[in-house]
Amino acid sequence: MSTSSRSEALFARAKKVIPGGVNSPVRAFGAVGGNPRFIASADKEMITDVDGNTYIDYIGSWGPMILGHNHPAILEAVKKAAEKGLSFGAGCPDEVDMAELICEMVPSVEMVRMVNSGTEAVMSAIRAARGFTGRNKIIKFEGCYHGHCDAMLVKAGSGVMTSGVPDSAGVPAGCAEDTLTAVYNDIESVRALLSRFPEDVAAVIIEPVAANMGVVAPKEGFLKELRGLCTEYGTLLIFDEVITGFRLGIDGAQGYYGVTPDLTTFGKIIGAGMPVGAYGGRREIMEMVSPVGKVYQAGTLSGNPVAMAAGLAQLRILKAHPELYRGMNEMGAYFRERLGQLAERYQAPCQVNGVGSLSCLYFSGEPVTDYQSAKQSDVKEFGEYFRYLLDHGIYVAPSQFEAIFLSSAHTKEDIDRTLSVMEAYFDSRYSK
Ligand code: KE4
Repeated sequence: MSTSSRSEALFARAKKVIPGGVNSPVRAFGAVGGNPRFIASADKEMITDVDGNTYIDYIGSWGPMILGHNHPAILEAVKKAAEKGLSFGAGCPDEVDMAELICEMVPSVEMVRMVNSGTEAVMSAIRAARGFTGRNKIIKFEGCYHGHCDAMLVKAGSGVMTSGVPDSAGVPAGCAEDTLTAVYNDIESVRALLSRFPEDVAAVIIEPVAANMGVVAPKEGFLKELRGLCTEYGTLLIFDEVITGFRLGIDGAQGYYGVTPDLTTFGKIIGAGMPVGAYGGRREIMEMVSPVGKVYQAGTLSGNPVAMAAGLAQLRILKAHPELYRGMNEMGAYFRERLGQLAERYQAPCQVNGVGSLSCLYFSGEPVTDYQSAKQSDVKEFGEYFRYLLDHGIYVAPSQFEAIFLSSAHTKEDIDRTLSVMEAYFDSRYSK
């Protein structure tokens, strides 16, 4: 049994000076029990905690590490940039290169603004949509997560047709009331809201593959119908590709599914582990953003040279090696197929979902196609499974409602070793 004494000591100290001892809530293991591991180092697909335990890492910093940790070309780029200065508060060549590269790789993006997180990207895209349309309401989907700006920390009101209500303390009702909530994969729920507020909805924002309620793929035709409805009502379509951007393929989910949004938000992979977000899309919308237009948005470290160097290095490798996506997506399919066979063999009450290099094992007997069905999962059982994997050197997200992220650094041996640990867990829990 691995020791976690140093992690426990760090956690005890952290809890005295950081809320919950973590700088982001999910890391506290609240949903799965046990003590969070504090990580000392990472390399390729492996992470090592402060007690010296090593794990196959399926979080990858929640998506950014698509080429694995410590990629030499990315590390080299960061070192070279850092030696020239950490931040200038002025334009630098790499941010122009980054903007040009994103516009080249994602055809729907004619103009893009760099920010420092996915939350900032979403917050700014929503403001641009409202400024461009002159409308206030936003439609989001139950179970989709778009960062923690007030307008997105909202749940459906008493009746789905009514204004949103805050889903967090500290969010004023006034911030929530213009956010409406639809049901993922249910185009009629969107049509009902748009026909109820035909000239009030500035934008619909969606995760084109929902990866914050586990992993839920869009039903056949759903995104295309959503595109048609938005066009019909003069409502902008925002794809939140903070996770799927440059993950499902070089042009993200919009390329994978062939649906063109009006605005896209990015994060994670475009920073390669450094704090970066971005939002972009149709030129006429983006030219609403200051200093050109009247939509204000700013940021001290936006376009930071070190972060740009990291993100550029990663995107350039992905662009030059599209075969990496084929490998990751095939690995994802192999993993899900074998895991599905295991669940079948043990008659385990599990669902295996996924798209490309994003997967999720739900502890539920029913298919998961939206938030309500995802919520049926047995989170207690997930906690048992999570702790078993952790004790056997497999580090998945400490929540039933997150994705398993593969990178190009994961090998078939890693997958087979992970599947054998999962099989041992199923055997211990579901053997007749
Ligand atoms: P950040 O502000 O955390 O960079 O991005 C917010 C965000 C926006 N949109 C989508 C689709 C996202 O998944 C996220 C953040 N993702 C979570 C993981 N599911 C971040 C992990 C965390 O909060 O610790």
